[in-house]
Amino acid sequence: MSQRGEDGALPSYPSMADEEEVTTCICRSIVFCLRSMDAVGRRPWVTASQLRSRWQQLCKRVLQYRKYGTNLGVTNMGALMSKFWFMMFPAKEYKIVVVGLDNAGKTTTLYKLHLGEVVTTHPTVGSNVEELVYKNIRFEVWDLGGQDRLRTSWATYYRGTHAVIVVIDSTDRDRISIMKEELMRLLPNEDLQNAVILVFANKQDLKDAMTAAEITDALSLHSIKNHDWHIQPCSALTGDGLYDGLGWIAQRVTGKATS
Ligand SMILES: Nc1nc2c(ncn2[C@@H]2O[C@H](COP(=O)(O)OP(=O)(O)OP(=O)(O)O)[C@@H](O)[C@H]2O)c(=O)[nH]1
Ligand SMILES: [Mg+2]
Repeated sequence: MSQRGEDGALPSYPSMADEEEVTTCICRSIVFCLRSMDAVGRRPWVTASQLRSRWQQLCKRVLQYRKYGTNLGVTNMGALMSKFWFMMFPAKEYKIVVVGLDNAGKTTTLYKLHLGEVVTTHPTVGSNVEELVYKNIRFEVWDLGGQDRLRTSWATYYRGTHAVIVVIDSTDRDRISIMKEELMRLLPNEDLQNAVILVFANKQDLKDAMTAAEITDALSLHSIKNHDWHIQPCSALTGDGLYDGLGWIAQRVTGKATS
């Protein structure tokens, strides 16, 4: 598929990352141009000459790509069109914050959903953030450190949150009352007024795990009146239950059934 350069040398075959980069670049340029066309006349800071120069850059990029890289073949064209589509009509992004006591399994949950595998974790200091795409819905997921001294900073992440995931270590009977206090503290926060609450009863793979019903009672979930809530038994190690929980969130935040 590679073509020879003008000097006869075989240019290096672009890696997938390069192709990815090029298609993204081209898509961005097309979107920019189309949006600008619409904006010329209505927005004085987008001039026709800026638009022309952007088109020229775009054409140059495509030519460079064709010259040194692979042809924009069917597969690449498919990727290009799908990128282009999502840039023109971006899927809405929803924000999720993941809270819970230290050792509950928040980071394990995030990366199991993000990478599909169990990663070796260390206690989180601060936060981890990843983007998840589930059934064409984009989620920005913030995993917050759960140690005692870090919990006071949770509230600084709440603005714009659509859903809170509370991860519970279902074997941690001694500290479930502490998690209840934390939960009751976060619920009235005004940045969470419209957020739905998903409780992951995690570590169900361990035999002494509390059941979802026990956790519901221990956290007094039935007393929650101002938020939509749901409890989902799961195991971040095996992945069982994680997508059921995410599906519930997707359905609630979009107001649509997702399956
Ligand atoms: N058996 C079992 N272990 C789990 C599960 N989820 C997480 N763990 C383990 O629990 C430990 C803590 O997991 P983390 O994901 O780091 O916990 P965390 O909630 O992010 O902790 P902080 O970052 O300190 O707040 C790790 O050893 C995980 O492998 C699970 O579903 N089952
Ligand atoms: Mg963590």
